[in-house]
Amino acid sequence: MIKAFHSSFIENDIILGEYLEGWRELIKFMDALGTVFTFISQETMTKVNILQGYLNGENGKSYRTLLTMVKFELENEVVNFKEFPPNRVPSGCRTLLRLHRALKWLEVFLYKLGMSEGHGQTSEMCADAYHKTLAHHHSWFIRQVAEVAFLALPPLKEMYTVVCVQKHEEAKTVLLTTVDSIVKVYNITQEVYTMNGMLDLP
Ligand code: 1PW
Repeated sequence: MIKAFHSSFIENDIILGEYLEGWRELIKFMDALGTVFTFISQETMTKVNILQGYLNGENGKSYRTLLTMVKFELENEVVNFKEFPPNRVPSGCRTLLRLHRALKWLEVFLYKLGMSEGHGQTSEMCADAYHKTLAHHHSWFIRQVAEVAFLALPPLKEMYTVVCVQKHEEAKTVLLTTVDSIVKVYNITQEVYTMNGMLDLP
């Protein structure tokens, strides 16, 4: 995941293939956290698959990077600024916006894990990160589902095993390096979406 997110940015652009690879790795991590995360991981996978479908499709070349995707979808008027299109695959811009918002949650959560000095409750850190970020974009129902999943998060030590480290110092380095890459990816995307008035796509 670190490698993929780290290789996904070039100057002011994002390479979509690498970005999606980063998400797929994160989904593997979520799957390792148990069945309560299934709903969250499946929903995330649906978004990744929509974008991968565009990337593998007939206009795949236009979906190579964030900037080419935005340009292509604007020129072809398929972004859908006003309504969520029924009976059609949602646009790449709309789909990536959902992942982009979720990335902020991940960034804040991993930062908290990294700075925890080996103490504290993972479920609290995760819920706190969620309330500060993604929860603002979710319905009441989704928020309840998410809250239940957080309660099932394993304790810190077990989580370290999932990310293949043993000591807190090691975990801190791995986590904060990841946060660093995620911040870069997030900021580039945020800038592109802000410039194009796309932060509220339905
Ligand atoms: C261990 C921590 C991992 C953090 C990973 C972040 C993944 C975030 C996925 C949250 C999914 C919650 C359930 C789904 C909600 C959808 O309604 C929502 N999708 C997302 C990705 O936020 C909005 O998509 P929609 O309904 O507008 O198509």
